[in-house]
Amino acid sequence: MLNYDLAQIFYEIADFLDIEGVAWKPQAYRKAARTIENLQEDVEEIYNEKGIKGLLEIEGIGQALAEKIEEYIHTGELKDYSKLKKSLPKGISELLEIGGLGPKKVAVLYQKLKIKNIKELEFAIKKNKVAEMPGFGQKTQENILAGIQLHKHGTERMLLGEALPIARQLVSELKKLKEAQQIEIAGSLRRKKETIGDIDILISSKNPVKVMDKFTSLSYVKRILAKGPTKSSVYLSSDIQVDLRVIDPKVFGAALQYFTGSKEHNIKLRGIAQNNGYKLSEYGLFNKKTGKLVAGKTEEEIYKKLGRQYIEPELRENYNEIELAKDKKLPKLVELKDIKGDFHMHTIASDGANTAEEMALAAKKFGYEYIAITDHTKYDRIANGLNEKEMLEHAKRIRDLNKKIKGIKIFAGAEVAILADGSLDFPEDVLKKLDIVVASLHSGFKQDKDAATKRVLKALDNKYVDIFGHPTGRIIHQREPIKFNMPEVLKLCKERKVLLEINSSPSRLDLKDTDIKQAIDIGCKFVIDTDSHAASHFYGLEYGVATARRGWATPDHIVNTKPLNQLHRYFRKLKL
Ligand code: DGT
Ligand code: CA
Ligand code: CA
Ligand code: ZN
Repeated sequence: MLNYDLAQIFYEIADFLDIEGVAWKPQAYRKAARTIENLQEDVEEIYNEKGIKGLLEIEGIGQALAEKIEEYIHTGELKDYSKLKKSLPKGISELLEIGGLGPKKVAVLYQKLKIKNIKELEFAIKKNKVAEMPGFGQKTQENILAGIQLHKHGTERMLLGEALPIARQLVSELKKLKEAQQIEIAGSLRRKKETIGDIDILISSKNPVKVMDKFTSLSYVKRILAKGPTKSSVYLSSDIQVDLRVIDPKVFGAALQYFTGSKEHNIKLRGIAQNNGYKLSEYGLFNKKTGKLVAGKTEEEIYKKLGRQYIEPELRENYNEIELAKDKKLPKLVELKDIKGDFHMHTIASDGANTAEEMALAAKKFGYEYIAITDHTKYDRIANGLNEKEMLEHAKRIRDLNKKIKGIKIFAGAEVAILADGSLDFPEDVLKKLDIVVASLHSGFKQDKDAATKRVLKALDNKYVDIFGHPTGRIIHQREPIKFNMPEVLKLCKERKVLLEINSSPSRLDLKDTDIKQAIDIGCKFVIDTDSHAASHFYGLEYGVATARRGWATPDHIVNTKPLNQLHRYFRKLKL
């Protein structure tokens, strides 16, 4: 590990010196970085055994560099490095991360055009200044611009709902290979985190070369970052990184366990293995004394050998799942197939793309037993919200659909806007004529915490509210959650039996996993809704279910796992 960190620092020093226009020294640093990176032994161990003398024996390390390594081993930092870093503008490191921009080019941009960050670089490109620099030209300028675009994408994590379909497509392509035995998605995507850094895929095979050739030649692959017999990394056409690892079938379970993470879960589990006389790694679970492999083919046998019940990937975040697994006390998580209906969707009456009838038919085909149609109310003008009269007429038409469409129950509801002061967009005598009322925040997201808390408490205290829709209003990468006092609001929901929505829309996932867990501890109940604005949106349900699972929810916590004939227990006005 120290080798890796040191090499990175030396590379960076070399880049910085280049940018400052220093001669010769950068090459020395780069050479040393490369040597250290490829070193078989740990520099720290070499130093501990033989001191500075040992370091001097490494090729390319002279007295000055050896002393730097010594300083780093002793203090964990390098004074010269920090000084150098401080002497250059912060944005310079960012410039170095852009594909097509090495230190020599950054040096020119910085010294001649005074460009200190990506923003200034974009501006200079717009004015065609970069192309005019010696050694640059039009083509280079275009490449740099493409590199900036890629860098921007790369720094933003993908949504679960974007990454999962892509990963599944890759898996189905790779499944066609007869050399591939088992294929699994690993990493944060297998744990179903709301956002994904990169996609990790594992394949067990006895012919890794064949598998890697196929993988790197898939039509989606835009750029190969690294290709080796056990690990390859590529960028897909949409600037998404995928890591593929090929594993010996005998220890596929151990690799899957390791590369699923989370890192924190793994560290804890490895410690437990240690304390029980084992050694756990991506290569298997070994007896520490004899070195013999004792488990590795499946994840199940590894957890079992460590005295644990199997732990679902969504729970592997080092909360206290490893402790609970010892006493077989992990919850039995809700599954997609448990969900029987959906209480939040829109039609062309407000901002949806399909009619109520089309939504109902699609819902039936999707496998739902019941749905509620919940169009927007008049305050939400951009969403074409309905006024009281229009809503009641709409409700009647929706109820009439039940005569026409059999095999699914269709309820008439509304998604009623919560106004800034906590009052609702419709008066009580209208609300009570609807089967289901979802109350949602669609405005005033910048309110301070006190005002927001008061507003939400007032709205949910209304006896006609059944469901608190997408409670925090957050949009991932776009809008922060509204800041109300979460525990206080959750307590009120429990008392007044207001159901909390787990909104499945990939950019919402609201409530989020950790809030769900907190709400469960308080004693709340939930519904998992799709908030579909088109008949094709029901498929998103699985993202809501995944989020519920990450929040430790069981079927019993989720009201739409209940059959139609039990719903009246959870809703005040529901007529079956
Ligand atoms: P991401 O890609 O940022 O959304 O998150 P992950 O969890 O997919 O992380 P990634 O892709 O860097 O690595 C995949 C898994 O490999 C990770 O969940 C756990 C394992 N892993 C990676 N680095 C380490 C490490 O240094 N120690 C341990 N114990 N596990 C690691
Ligand atoms: Ca990953
Ligand atoms: Ca990865
Ligand atoms: Zn809404």
